[in-house]
Amino acid sequence: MTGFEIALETGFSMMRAVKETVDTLPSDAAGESNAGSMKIEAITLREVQMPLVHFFETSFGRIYSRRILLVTVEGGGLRGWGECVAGENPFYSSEWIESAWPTITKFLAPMLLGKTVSQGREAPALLLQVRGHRMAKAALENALWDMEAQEKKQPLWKLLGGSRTQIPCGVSIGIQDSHEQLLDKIANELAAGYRRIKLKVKPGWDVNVLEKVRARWPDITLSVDANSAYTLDQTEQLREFDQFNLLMIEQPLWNDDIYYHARLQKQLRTSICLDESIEHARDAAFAVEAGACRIINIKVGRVGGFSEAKKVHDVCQANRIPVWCGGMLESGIGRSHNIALSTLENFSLPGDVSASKRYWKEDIVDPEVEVSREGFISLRDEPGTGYRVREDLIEKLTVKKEVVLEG
Ligand code: OSB
Ligand code: MG
Repeated sequence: MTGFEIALETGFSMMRAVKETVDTLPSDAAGESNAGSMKIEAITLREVQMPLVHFFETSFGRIYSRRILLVTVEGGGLRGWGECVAGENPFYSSEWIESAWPTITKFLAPMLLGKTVSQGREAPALLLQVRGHRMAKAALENALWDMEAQEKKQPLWKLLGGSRTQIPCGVSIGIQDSHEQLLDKIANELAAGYRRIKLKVKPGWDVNVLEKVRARWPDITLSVDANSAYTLDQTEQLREFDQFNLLMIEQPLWNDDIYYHARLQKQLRTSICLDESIEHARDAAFAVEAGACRIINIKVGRVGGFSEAKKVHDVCQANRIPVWCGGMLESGIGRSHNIALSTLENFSLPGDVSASKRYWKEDIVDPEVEVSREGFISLRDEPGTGYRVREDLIEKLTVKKEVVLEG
């Protein structure tokens, strides 16, 4: 691209950004035209490595330790933090830490640097030219929302439009080495107060496991997540799940499918919940219209950031489809963002948002995320996320760092 073409592009996307902002600005805020604009001066990427307290196994494999990509966006004396939830491998989604890193440094960060932004919700228009890479985009957009909340001295959850002052928590329990180990884990989580148990399942670790769990706990709120481990040929096997009174079965079929989930839902009494297949609000609208699910899991990284997550939430709310907040084994930074998002009204089911200590010996935020004996996280009233980022500890855990500046 020539300098002229870049200038044209930039002008074009700025115009689009401004239009969206004006269209959606609440009337009481519309007057403060230039209040709190932040010129974006630097974007820093860090990889931190954090061992998990206990391994986590899904139908696509087991991990013992996380490689986490953290970003900061700086400008106007503020520093916003974001977490890219892309995994160590491209198994849950096509994005992974080593695809997200250069996508941010080479393309996404340059689209923000030098721009003057006053709100997190301006990010999607600025990043529109890049297709996909939603987790990479979300890390940046969410950092901007964090900055905006700090700048306005408002809690992030209020800025997002949340109303819940505490959020109900569930846990996602991976595949274990033995049934006994699984039953012990469930017993511990129930004793800790969690309000919904979700079990990872795959062929060979499903009906046999559910029989034992239901024999011991006939009445707990229980769901399963297959992470696409089944096909439509296995409908009869999936119908066996109906006997266990599950709250839902999450993503039984292909990660990119909606249509065949609609066919399957007609064959099942158990509600289907979609996770992997919902990448934006239009997917949610299609899934609801097609009857592919009765519940949707919202992961802010999977859908590309807070703006799109709010849109998915709104589409579901308008159609009376309850949602809950998914997790991606986040550090305290991503976790604090999930907590803020979960305060929106239609997050009526317990999410996979649980305490720091289930994952980490020491988390990178202070205080750590804690869950009450009744299984709730209380929202904090401090400006921003309410969780201070422990930059000293992050520095120690960092194995790679890159700063991107304008030009
Ligand atoms: O499908 O929800 C999923 C973790 C990695 C990839 C996919 C998923 C998960 C989880 C983790 O279930 C939930 C958590 O963060 O506790
Ligand atoms: Mg899932």
